[in-house]
Amino acid sequence: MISKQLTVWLASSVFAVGAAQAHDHGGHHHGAGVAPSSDEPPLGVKIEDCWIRALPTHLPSAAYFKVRNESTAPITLSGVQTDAFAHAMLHASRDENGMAKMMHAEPIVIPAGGEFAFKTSNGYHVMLEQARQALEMGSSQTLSFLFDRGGPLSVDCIVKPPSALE
Ligand SMILES: [Cu+2]
Repeated sequence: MISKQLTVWLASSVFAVGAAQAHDHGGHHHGAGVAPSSDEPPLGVKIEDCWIRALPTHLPSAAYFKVRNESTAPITLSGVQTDAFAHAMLHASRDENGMAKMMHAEPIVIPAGGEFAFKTSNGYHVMLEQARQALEMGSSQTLSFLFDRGGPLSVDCIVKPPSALE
C-alpha cells in the first residue's frame, strides 16, 4: 500500500517539476520559494478505516472513514478525488420532515488533536457515482482527500457489501 502511494506521489512530483521548468523561461526566475502544485499531504493528518459500501453499478456507492488531526493546528477537509468513479463528493444527509435529504457537506474543520468520522450513523458519506470498473468485494480503491493545506492524502479503501455498516 505504502509503495503504491509513494509511486503516485513521485509521479505527481515529477510532473510538477517538469511543469515548473517549462514555465521558467525568458529570463524570469521566480526562485526556490514557489511551492510545487502537488506537495506532500499535511503532516500529522491521517485518514483511518476507510471503506466503501458497494452498491450495484447503476446506484451510487458510499465511502466512510475517520480523519484524525494529530498536528498542532486546525485542518479543513474540503474535498475528495478518485479515479475509480466518475464523481466523488463529500455529502451530508439530514432528516427534513421525515425525508432524508442529501447535500454537499460544508468544509469540515477538525481542531488540533481532534477527529471527525464519516459514518453510516451520522449521515456523512463520500458519494461515489459511476464506478469505472465493477467493484470486487474485498478489493481496495484509492481515494484522495483534499485539505486547506498540503497536498492530497491518498488512502486505500476496502470494498464491502451493501449490508456492511462499518
Ligand atoms: Cu450522497
